[in-house]
Amino acid sequence: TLPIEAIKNRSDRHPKPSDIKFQYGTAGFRTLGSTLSSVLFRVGVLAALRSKRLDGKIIGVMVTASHNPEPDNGVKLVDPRGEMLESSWEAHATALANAPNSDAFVAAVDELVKTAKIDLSKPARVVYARDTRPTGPELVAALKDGLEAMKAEYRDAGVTTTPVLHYLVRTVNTKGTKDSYGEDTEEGYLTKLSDAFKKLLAGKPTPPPLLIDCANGVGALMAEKFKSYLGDAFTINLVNADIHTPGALNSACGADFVKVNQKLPPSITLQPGQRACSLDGDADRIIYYYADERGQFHMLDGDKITALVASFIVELVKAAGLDEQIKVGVIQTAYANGSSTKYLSARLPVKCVPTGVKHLHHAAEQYDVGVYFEANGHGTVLFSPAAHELISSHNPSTPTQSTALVNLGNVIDVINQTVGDALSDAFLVESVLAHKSYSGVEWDSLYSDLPNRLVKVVVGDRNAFETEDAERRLVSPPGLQAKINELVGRYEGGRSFVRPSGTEDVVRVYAEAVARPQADGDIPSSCLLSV
Ligand code: 16G
Ligand code: ZN
Repeated sequence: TLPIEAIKNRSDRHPKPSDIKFQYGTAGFRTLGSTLSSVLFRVGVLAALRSKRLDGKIIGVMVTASHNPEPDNGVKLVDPRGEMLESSWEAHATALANAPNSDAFVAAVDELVKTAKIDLSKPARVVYARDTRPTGPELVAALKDGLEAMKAEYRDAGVTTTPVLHYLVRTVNTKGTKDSYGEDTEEGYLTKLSDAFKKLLAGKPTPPPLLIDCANGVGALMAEKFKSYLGDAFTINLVNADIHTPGALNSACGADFVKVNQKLPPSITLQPGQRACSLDGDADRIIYYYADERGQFHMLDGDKITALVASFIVELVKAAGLDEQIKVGVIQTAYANGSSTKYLSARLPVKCVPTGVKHLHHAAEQYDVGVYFEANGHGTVLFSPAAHELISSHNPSTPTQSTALVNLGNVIDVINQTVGDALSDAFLVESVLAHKSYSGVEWDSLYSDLPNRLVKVVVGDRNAFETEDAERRLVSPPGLQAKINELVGRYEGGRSFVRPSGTEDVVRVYAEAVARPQADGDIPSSCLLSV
C-alpha cells in the first residue's frame, strides 16, 4: 500500500507555491530554481512510481535547466533505455506537480496508482544527477525526500552531464544482458567513448587541438576528465570552464549564445583556420565554428553535423558491403536550413518532424541507422538492434570491407545513442574530419546555409497558434498562413513558419531566403526580440 503518512509529512516540508502552474513540457519542468522545491519532491515520488510500474527498472532524474540563465533550474525523468519519459506520463507529472496541498497530492498519487495499474509491491530504483546550478543541492535534497517517502532505492550520480545520466540509466538496466551498453559508471562512460575515439583516430594524422567553450557549466568537469583518457591522441583546450563564479553559467558563452547570435562568444578569439566548439549548460548540445584565413567566423551547426556524419556513415556502410541491408535515414525539424535539406535529400531519405528530441528520437528509431541533429546542436545517431547485429557479425570478403566494419563498430561506440551528447558528438565529428582530411572549410563547403532569421514574438495567447505538417503550416488563427504564403512568395528561395514555443510563452517566427535582406524581410526592428 501507499505510505500515505510518510508522503504527507514530507510533502508538508515542500509546499507548492500557490501562484504557479507547473507544466511538464518538452524540457521537463523548467522555471526559476527557487520555486521548484515542491516539484522536485513530487518528482521523487513520481520517479519511484514509474520504476515500480516498469517492474523495478531504474529510472533517471536529471536536475538541470540546460542553456537557460543560471537562476533557472529544472528536472526531467529518463526512461529505462535512457530515452525521454513516455509522453503519457507527462500529464501525470503535471497533475502531481499542481496538486494544491499535501492532501490533494496524496489523492493524486492514489489516483495515478489506480489508473496506471501500479503494483506497489514492486521495488523502486532511481539514479539522479544535477548540473552546477547554485539551486541544485537544495532541489536534490527535496528530490531525495520524495524518494525516501516512497522507500525507493537510489543512487546519486553527483554533479554530471545530462548525457552521462542517460548513459547510466541505460547501462544499469542492460547490465549482464545481451544488450549491455557498457560499464554502469562514469569511468565506464569515459573509457568507452575515449577508446572508440582513439581507435577511430589511429593511423590518421593527429588532429589540431580543439578549443571547447564549456559555457561555464558541468561540461567543463567532464571535458577535464576526458583529458587523461585521451592522452596524446587528442588535445582539448577548455575555455569558459569556470563553474564557481556566480552568474557565469551560460552568460555570453555556450552553444545557445553562438547559435542565436551567430557569432563568437566575446571570450574567444580564433586564429585563422582554427576550429572550436561550444557546449550548453548540461553538455547535451554542441555548435562548432571556425575562422577562415581572413579570420572571419563561420558557424557549423546541427545541420552541418548531420550532413558530415550521415554522409560518412553512408560511405562506411557501402564500403562494408552492407548498403542493401542497412538503410540510413535523417530526421530534421522545420528549423533545418533549406540548403541542408536539399543536400541531404539528394543522398538519403529525410523526414521532418515537430520540434523536440522525443519526436526526432522516435522517428530515428524507424530506420536501421537514424541520424538526427536539431539545428540548435542537439542530436545523436541510433543504430537498430538488427544493424548492430549485422555490423558485429558480418563476414568481410575484402580488406576494405573489414576496415569499414571495424570503423562502423567504433562509430557505434563513440556515439552516445541514449541522447544528444556534446562531447561524444565532438569526438564523432573529429573522427570524420580526420578520416576525410577535412578542415572546417571543407566541412562548411558541403553546402552553403541560406541566410535566416529567428525571432520571438509575445502574443496574447500562444495556444491560439496551431500547426500541422511538422509545424511548417499554421491551421489557426484563420487566415494567417495565407498571409505568410503571400509574403514568402515575394522572396527568392523564401520559406517561413510560425510555431508556438513549447518552453516559453511566445511564438517563434523563422524565415530564410537566398539573400540576407530578404530573410530579414520588412519586419520593423521594433518587433524583433532576441530569441
Ligand atoms: C526543448 C527541447 C529541444 C527543442 C526546444 C525548443 C528536448 C530535450 N529539448 O529544449 O529539443 O529544440 O525545446 O524550444 O526535447 P521551444 O519549443 O521553446 O522553441
Ligand atoms: Zn542542454
